[in-house]
Amino acid sequence: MKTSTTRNSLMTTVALLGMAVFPLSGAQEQVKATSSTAAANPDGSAPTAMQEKAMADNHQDAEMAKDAKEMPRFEDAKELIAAIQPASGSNVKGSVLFKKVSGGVEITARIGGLEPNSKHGIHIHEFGDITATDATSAGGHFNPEHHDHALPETAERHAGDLGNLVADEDGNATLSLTVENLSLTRGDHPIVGRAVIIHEKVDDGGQPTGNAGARIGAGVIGVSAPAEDSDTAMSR
Ligand SMILES: [Cu+2]
Repeated sequence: MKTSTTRNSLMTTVALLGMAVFPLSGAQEQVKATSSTAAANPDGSAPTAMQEKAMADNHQDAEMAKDAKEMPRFEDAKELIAAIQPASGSNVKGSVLFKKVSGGVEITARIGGLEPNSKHGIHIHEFGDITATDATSAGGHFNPEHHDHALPETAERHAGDLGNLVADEDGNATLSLTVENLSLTRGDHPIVGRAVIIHEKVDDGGQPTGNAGARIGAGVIGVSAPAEDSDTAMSR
């Protein structure tokens, strides 16, 4: 079987090159045999379950691409999300949602893998580059207004100053706040494409960046599916 397959492809190649050293009818037969098996596998076997799934997935991708044409432009996104991944060897994971509301942005962070009963600074940093294992590649605090660092109680602060996460006894933390000094994708202080950073220690509001220590979680802020019409959003 193997030998004949090799010979078939060799003959097909020769036929395609136009070198009619084999009888023409033979070459045509070989080409026909090759094309009739192209839909399955080179050895003529039927597609495996995995291959059929891949075909179905491709089909689904094509359908989704069709739908994408009707999706709003990314500048019109009403919700952004940062999926938080561990940094500096931590186990920190979670998500931070940013929702456009009248007069500002509503932020909801749900983070796990923190030290029990601990407090952690959380900021938006300038760059959406979290390639460094310690997340230093995300740069400094997002501070478009060039204010001093502060906690959210102070109106004049870095736009990226979101205060602290407070972890419970299981190391989980939820933070909800609405801020007026950020925008999603338009306006003066858009955050799309920047990064959320979770710090090792509490942000004490001190200069220049709150003494919050190493970066233990990081995520890039990207476009989220709107909650009302997304299965993924509903499962959050
Ligand atoms: Cu920070």
